[in-house]
Amino acid sequence: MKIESLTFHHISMPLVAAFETSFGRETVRECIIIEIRSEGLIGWGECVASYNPGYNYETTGTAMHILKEFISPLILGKDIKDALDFQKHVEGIRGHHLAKAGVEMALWDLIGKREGKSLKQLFGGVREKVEVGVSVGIQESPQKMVETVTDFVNSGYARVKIKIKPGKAVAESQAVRNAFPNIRLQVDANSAFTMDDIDHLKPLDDLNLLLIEQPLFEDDIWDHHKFQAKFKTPVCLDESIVSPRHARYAIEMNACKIINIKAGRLGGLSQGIQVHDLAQQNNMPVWCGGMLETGIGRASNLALSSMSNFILPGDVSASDRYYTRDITHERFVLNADSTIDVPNKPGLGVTVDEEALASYTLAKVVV
Ligand code: OSB
Ligand code: MG
Repeated sequence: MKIESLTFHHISMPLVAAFETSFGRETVRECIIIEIRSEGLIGWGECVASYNPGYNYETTGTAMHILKEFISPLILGKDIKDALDFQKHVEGIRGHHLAKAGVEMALWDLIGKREGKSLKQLFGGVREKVEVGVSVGIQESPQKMVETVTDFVNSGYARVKIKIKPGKAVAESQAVRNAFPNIRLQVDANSAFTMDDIDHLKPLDDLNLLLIEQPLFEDDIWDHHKFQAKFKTPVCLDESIVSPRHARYAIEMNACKIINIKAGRLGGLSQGIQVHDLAQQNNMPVWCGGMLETGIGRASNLALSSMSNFILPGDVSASDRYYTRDITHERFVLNADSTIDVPNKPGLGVTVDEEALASYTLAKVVV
């Protein structure tokens, strides 16, 4: 595929409700939508960096810089064969995985459109619809957390994840478990705790949680091994797994029993697939994480989730959980069995609402 042009749309979209994690509170979501033109086709991708360097070090600002000044010159006018060929072209750029992954997603969309195949087909996905859950932000009180979770359970989510941080973890988790003794429940700390908090967190081990996600520092796999050794609940790593190598380290160190796969964090869908395969060879289940994606990234997450080792429900909720007006014409809805259908049209299988995209655009850069 000859890369004829790249357009980066820096957008800001209002969220239907504020989303609070241990690293901050967001009322709008910023990201960069990537448009690549090649041989009469347009491929779309989503770079999931947000305004703040809270989840990891990247931001929409750093991503725009890397996309424009470093990734574009390496691929513009070049013939890029596939995702792995793209990875070869950009291997000299250290880190900046969210930026790289956004471009790789647009290339997959182009490849699918050219071959008349959906991403699910290209990935060898085995499911037409995938089980999903909802990720609930930090609330004012345990009582408010139970109320918010109740709303989501009533709208059909059969798996709930609650965000936790120091001072808002144990009482919240216990309250939700008491209110819903049988729901599939998990917690996510986004790196907010240290090994000194272990005794305090120990009651979480009695709540029959599916998993405890990323309790410790994002760059620390070894302490997660020590943490896991003290808990019967599976530890799941998100932030710490930034490459297939890191997945191997975590597996070899027994640092977790489950891996959260985000194509963005790993530097591309191709890398997500590699982690999926490695985990599968080691009998370790994975699930698809979310970054409050637009319809573009959501389509990509659904395709990835259709692969066989995505055993646990993903953080891929229905469009109305995030945005009143999305930038794709297609909206994803929750089925009665807490699943969402995997797109089956060529490429990502979504079409962009250019008017909505323009209305959310803060800056547009054409290369
Ligand atoms: O850690 O999973 C996370 C959102 C932004 C950054 C990090 C995370 C999240 C979520 C949201 O949990 C999941 C979703 O997209 O619904
Ligand atoms: Mg997480």
